[in-house]
Amino acid sequence: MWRQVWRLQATTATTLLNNDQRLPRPISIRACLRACLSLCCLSLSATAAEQFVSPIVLPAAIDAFTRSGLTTRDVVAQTVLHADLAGSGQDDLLLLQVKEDKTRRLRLYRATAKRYINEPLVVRDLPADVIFADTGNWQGRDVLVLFSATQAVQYDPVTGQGQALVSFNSIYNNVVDKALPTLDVMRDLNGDGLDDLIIPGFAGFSVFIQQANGEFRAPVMMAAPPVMDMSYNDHPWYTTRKTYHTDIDADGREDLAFWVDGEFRAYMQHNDGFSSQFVGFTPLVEFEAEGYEGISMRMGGEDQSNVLKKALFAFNDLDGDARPELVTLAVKSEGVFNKQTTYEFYRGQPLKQGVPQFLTVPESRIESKGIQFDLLQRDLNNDGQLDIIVSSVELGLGKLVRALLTGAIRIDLGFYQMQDGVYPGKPNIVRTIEATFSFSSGDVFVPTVLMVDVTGDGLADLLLQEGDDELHIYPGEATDKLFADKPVKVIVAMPRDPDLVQVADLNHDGKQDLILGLEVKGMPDQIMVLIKD
Ligand SMILES: [Ca+2]
Ligand SMILES: [Ca+2]
Ligand SMILES: [Ca+2]
Ligand SMILES: [Ca+2]
Repeated sequence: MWRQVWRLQATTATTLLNNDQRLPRPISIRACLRACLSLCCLSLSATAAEQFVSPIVLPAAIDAFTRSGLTTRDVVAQTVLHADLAGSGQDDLLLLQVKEDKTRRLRLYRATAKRYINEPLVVRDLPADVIFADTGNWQGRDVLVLFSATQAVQYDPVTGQGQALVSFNSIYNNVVDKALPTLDVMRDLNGDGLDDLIIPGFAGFSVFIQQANGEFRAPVMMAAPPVMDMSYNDHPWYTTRKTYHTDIDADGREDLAFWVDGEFRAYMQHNDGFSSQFVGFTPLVEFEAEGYEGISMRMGGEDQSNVLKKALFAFNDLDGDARPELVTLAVKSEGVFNKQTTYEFYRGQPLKQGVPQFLTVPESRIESKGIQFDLLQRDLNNDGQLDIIVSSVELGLGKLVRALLTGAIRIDLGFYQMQDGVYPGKPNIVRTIEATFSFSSGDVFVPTVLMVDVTGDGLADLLLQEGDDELHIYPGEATDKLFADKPVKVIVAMPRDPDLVQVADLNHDGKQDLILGLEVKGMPDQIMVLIKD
């Protein structure tokens, strides 16, 4: 009897942990215990349901996901999009593929009961002039939109029919042989729940506002041309200007702003869309570049023995008082291996003559050893104030030599929780991850780090990849520590590149799900979908 029960538990544990059924894995005693507990819960709930009629819904285990594997072959580039094209409450997966023979194909996978079968509902050849794609809400439903150099076309993969939405001139003016990317150009810009279009052109952005009947209004032109630079051999390259989307004039409507030629150009939102004239202003806080790219452009080729450069990093409301803050990034260099980075936060003040003001002394500063190379804003504990997550690596000759010898670099993730509008001088918690690289094989491995709500309780959970086949979930907590100390482990093959991981609530239940792109040498590529139970 005991043996029978044990076997039952072990089978359940295998199913719980390894729904893809590709690789049998050892079963931990903890997993068996958990399976045993969930079995007990199941039988309890059945009894309760019989007795009291109304069923008791028990929360799913943190590591419980419904898994689907989709195999893809002979693909040189692939973009995975998702949209609820059928209006069923669960997103379809749309694989836009560039094949080795340069053909471009779309595969649509539709789910039943949280599971996608490894057989597309439709496969279509894509028009030859498609440069990139996006999804959005149009006429009250999810749609796929394909972009050529001059047109946005709503495309229905099931019928194969297209309908032109708008015409424009874009800096994306040619098909790239080995890429068919997605760009987030279709989104709600004026806060009315209808997705609009913002297309970067050589003169600036064209903004098309969607109306209730699905038609787009004539575009407003925003004078923010792309940044151009000359690279090696005088090749020009262009990069679009960063868009700041925040309420600038304190009327409760979000405006659009760009940093151009040493000033902000703000296009305010009115009753019927955006103004075609910008309001220009220059804050008293000084900086000389924009973003990481701006700083590296300024620093490139310069003597780095004693340099201090400051760049605009962000312009949005962090503390939830409806006034945007300014965030700057300063890089101080005293030699190649001696660099210090500092983020400074200047709090937004009441408007003067319709123009935002800022304290000239930063309210908070985030400074850590070495180079801080990434800053994320996320409201981790759902209190209306944006918390900050900073990635940093320590530099220095010794550290670098050790990294070269061991093939590993330690990356510190510092979590700074905003309290009463201020970030602490020291991070609330620090977690360390390790990126590895091999000179002989050229193999680089960067673990995935995500801060997303997979449990659906409104608190962000921390997801850290461990090696090639484990994902550790630290559930979010409404405390100073932000996350539980101990992780819940999920056994799943993980990509070696964080860019191959996407987060989306595919079945619209408030719990974030995962889409993983798996590339294993000698095996066909796979898209692994994990829908949180
Ligand atoms: Ca809109
Ligand atoms: Ca406004
Ligand atoms: Ca603010
Ligand atoms: Ca979900």
